[in-house]
Amino acid sequence: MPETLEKYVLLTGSDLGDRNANLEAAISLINQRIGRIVAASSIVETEPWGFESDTQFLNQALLVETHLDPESLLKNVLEIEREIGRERKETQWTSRIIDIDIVCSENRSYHSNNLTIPHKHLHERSFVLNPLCQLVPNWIHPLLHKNYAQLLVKLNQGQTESILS
Ligand code: PH2
Ligand code: MG
Ligand code: MG
Repeated sequence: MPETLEKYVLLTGSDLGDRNANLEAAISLINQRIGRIVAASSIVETEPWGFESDTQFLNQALLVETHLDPESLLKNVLEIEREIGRERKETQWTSRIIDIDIVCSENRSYHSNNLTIPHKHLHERSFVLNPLCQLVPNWIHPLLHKNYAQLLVKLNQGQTESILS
């Protein structure tokens, strides 16, 4: 049985090669394999977060409707990353041609060894919250019980929420 149609926000990022073309390739493959892209944020240029690099990222948030369950969604995301040319060097964050992260969902929370929805660190990262808030500022974070616009205000004030686990 396919899942009922659910909305997810995916965040694409690229800081290697033709960054705009890489984000465009991701849009096209997500449309083909995952589901209809209902809305896209603007493309934002962001400082690399969490590691040193001379190149800036382009990031974009995509609102996608899909019948895929979370694990199938992840499998397709990883296949699309590989197809665009991502090579995973498993150690640490490094520059990458394409990264596609499953950020959050309208109604679905999920946790397994492979995947956590909402993404564990989304509320700590402005390169995620800024484009996310262009699309779904009123969705509620199911663990923090605040909407994403409120979480962005907190982050900008330097008062990052923490998830108790
Ligand atoms: N992704 C990371 C680590 N750091 N920094 C920016 N600006 N944008 C990203 O997409 C990003 C990052 C891990 O996936
Ligand atoms: Mg990422
Ligand atoms: Mg990733």
